[in-house]
Amino acid sequence: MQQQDLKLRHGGKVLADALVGHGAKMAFGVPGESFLPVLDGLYDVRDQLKFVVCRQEGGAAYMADAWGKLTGEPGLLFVTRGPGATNGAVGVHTAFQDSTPLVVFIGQVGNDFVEREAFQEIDYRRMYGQMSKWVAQIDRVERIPEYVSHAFHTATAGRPGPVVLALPEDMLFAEAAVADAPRYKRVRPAPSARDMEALQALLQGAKRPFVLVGGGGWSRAACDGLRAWVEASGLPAGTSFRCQDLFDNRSSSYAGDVGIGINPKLAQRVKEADVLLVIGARLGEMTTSGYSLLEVPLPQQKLIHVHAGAEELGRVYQAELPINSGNAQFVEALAAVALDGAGWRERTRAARAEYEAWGKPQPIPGRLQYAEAVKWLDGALPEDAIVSVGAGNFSGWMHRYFRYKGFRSQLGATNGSMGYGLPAAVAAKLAAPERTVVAVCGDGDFLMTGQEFATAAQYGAAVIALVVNNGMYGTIRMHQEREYPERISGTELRNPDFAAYARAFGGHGELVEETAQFAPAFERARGSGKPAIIELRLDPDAITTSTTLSKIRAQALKSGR
Ligand SMILES: Cc1ncc(C[n+]2csc(CCOP(=O)(O)OP(=O)(O)O)c2C)c(N)n1
Ligand SMILES: [Mg+2]
Repeated sequence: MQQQDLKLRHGGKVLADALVGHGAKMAFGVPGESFLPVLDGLYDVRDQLKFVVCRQEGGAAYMADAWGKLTGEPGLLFVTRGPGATNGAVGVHTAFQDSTPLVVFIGQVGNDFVEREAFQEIDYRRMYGQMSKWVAQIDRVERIPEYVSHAFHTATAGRPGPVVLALPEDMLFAEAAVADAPRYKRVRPAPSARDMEALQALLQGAKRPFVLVGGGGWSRAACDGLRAWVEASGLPAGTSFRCQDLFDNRSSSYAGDVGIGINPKLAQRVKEADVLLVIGARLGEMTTSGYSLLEVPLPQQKLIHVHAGAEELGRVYQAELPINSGNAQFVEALAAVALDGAGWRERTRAARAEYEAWGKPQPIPGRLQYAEAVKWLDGALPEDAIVSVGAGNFSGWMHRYFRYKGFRSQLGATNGSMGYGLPAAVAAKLAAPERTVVAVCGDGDFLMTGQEFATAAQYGAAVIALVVNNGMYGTIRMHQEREYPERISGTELRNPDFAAYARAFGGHGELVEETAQFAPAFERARGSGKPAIIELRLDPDAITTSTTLSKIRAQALKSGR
């Protein structure tokens, strides 16, 4: 387009048009006076790009992260200067550790006042430097299309992650006649033929191979393709922490999740593997049981490490065969790798049997057998349901007893950030209104972002939130009793009536105190068509799926703590 054909637009409009040009359909945020022209620009494109107004930037940021995880397109977050930017930081940290594509737009002091510590001024380059892939400030309105294009490419390329763009106020009000950039293209490396030959030789020579799947940047097709190949090869496969949905848990090859509270038999299998094929996972602290399943820097297992971010290869572990590749590109190449699995099929069957035995509900103290409720949910939810989880011991029952059935049947934060479940569920329900969406939350966890129940009500997002209430920050109490038995400090919670809380927002509320009440309560919640909260009263002694608080305390006292 010739320059003279272009219309003058203010910065907010140029930005909104740029987002639509990159295919954006939804954005999340909390408004601020620092970016009024952006709100004005979003008004004009409201039929193509919906701006979901939230109640706190932390919740908005989690929603944007969940959107990024679900769609593979960058989640979009709008927050105001200092207070908005600091509230939203939890979601940026989460997106970084989860490798989620995210683009954050922050209002900024005008260039006329910058560096005076003006009202709510923060230098975002320094603030966000360590938890994002790129932080920049757009100082000239004409360059908005260039910066936004760069942001979308950076957020999605290699190892995906968050990008932050600061928007000085004077720049947003300024006008320019500037052309829009075309839609971004995702950049992903692919493995070489030599990589795949070396992989075939290593795997075929293995006696105890194991496949570990995880990380960001997956798609449904890549997950399905990988499962088909793993099954045809007779290999056993596990998933990294909170990535269970990357491999259909019902597959005869699935051996469980390699994360917190890992099945001890599975941990042993990973340790004993002679060749470990790791696809997409970074091999972080939670996946390696504190870097103990694999030795740093040279693991005993021959490691084939496939990752889209070249900088992740050799970062902690020296792989026998590092392969810099996107997950989909690698899975495509795998289709040409034929293995004779006769040597390990029996081990795969044994690993599967151990997983199934581990998933049998274990009794816990109290009238509510939480494992039974999870098992019921596992059978009652439609195959394409989305389950989001927050952080706390309550999530251990989902990890152990729920069967994730395919790509993005789970949304969770691998940085263990509390409060993720409810906002993630709201974003999922807005992204896919036809799917059943359940958030599994703790009592502490839920009230970190519980105000986003108002967002669910405002937008008609009929999510079902389970609040597992044990009246405490149970995870921390568990550690506390182990280290300082009987000295309860800073871990008790006095909670509201969660069902009444739901009703106050126009939602549906239920209280479940024993196992038999769960199924009918869930059906009533689902049938209400409203956002719902089901409080599950858990006996406080039921601290994990496999032990009790009193046992941990007794053990600590016995050992003289
Ligand atoms: C944002 C955030 N703050 C604090 C923590 C530390 N932390 C981890 S688990 C936990 C307690 C969770 O309590 P609750 O949601 O009630 O679950 P429970 O452990 O009782 O099942 C805390 C405080 C965290 N992970 N994230
Ligand atoms: Mg709790």
